[in-house]
Amino acid sequence: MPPLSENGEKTYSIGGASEKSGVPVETVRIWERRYQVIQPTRTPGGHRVYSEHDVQVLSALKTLVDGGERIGRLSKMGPEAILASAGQTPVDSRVPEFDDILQDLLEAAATFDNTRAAELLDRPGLHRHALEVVLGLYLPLLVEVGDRWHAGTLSVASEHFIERLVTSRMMSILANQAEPSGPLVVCACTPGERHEAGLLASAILLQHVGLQVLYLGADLPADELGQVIETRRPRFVALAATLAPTDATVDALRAALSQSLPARAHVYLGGDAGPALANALNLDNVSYVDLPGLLKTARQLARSS
Ligand code: B12
Repeated sequence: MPPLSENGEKTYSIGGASEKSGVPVETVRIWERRYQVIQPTRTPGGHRVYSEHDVQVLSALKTLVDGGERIGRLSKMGPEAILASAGQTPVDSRVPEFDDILQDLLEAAATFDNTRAAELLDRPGLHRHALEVVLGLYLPLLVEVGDRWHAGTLSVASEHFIERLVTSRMMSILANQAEPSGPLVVCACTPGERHEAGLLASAILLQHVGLQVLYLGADLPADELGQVIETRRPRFVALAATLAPTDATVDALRAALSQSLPARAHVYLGGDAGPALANALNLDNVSYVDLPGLLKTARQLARSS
């Protein structure tokens, strides 16, 4: 049984961490020394002590390296982004060290303090891996703001204020991330759909794993989606659907997607209304996916091409 740390959490020796994560002891040492991917604490006698979180990061790294990723590239991501990339954590899990920033941002939103909010969002300490900021701060912040607005504890104006600051930064990450040359994927919202945050995060993830993203944003008419699939022949399409689908949306999408079927593009529907819409469309090439599922599919595609 592993020893416990002062706060009662399980801890591991290097041998224990190696055994639990499947990473050989020597590799653990190299990853630590050369790449600083984890930083175990030390006992007074100088022995390394690994937390449960360290062990999770090690096994996530093993999954990714076994799948063809380079440790040098992974070492530039933060631990939460590593866990998310390996599909070992909900991709929108909060990063504890962002908690204070998140609380301060909620205060800035309540008083519409533009300068303060921008200062918090652009703080140099936040310039960790962009993916970690998106997954660990932006998405949890938007979800929190949305929930508070729904509960009546945050005004519509405050919600719009934060939503605009965050989505504009996600747009800029998407525009400034190195453009990969991998297979093409199309990202868009279903007809009538203006909830775009989940789609933006998806597009950043897809680009991050090496896929070329054609980002078409909110409210894309179904026939135009069909035309894009036929002309650009993407390997798959990621569509966002939050609002419950109307019959007209279902009919228009079914017509467009059935016509573009010969292009063999699979359509992944994400968002709260994704399962209902996939069900209503009932097409072979359409299925629901969540963010971790999309990331997994994208990784497989990027690796196999
Ligand atoms: C911000 C917001 C808006 C903004 C959107 C701006 C933008 N650029 O995105 C604006 C002001 C435009 C808006 C408008 C409306 N909204 Co609104 N909005 C919200 C709010 C407050 C937050 C949504 C959000 O961004 N959440 C943060 C993101 C990160 O979370 P998420 O959307 O849940 O996404 C997660 C997953 O679903 C998934 N995901 C999402 N999309 C995708 C896509 C892919 C490909 C994948 C893989 C995954 C994925 O990933 C995310 C992380 O896990 C929610 C309330 C809430 N609590 O959610 C209401 C909400 C979504 N809105 C709602 C409504 C009703 C409307 C309006 C009809 C209001 C009105 N009367 O005008 C309009 C409709 C506009 C339209 N035609 O789409 C309802 C929807 C109810 C329903 N299911 O039918 C909600 C739930 C509020 C409520 N409880 O009533 N809204």
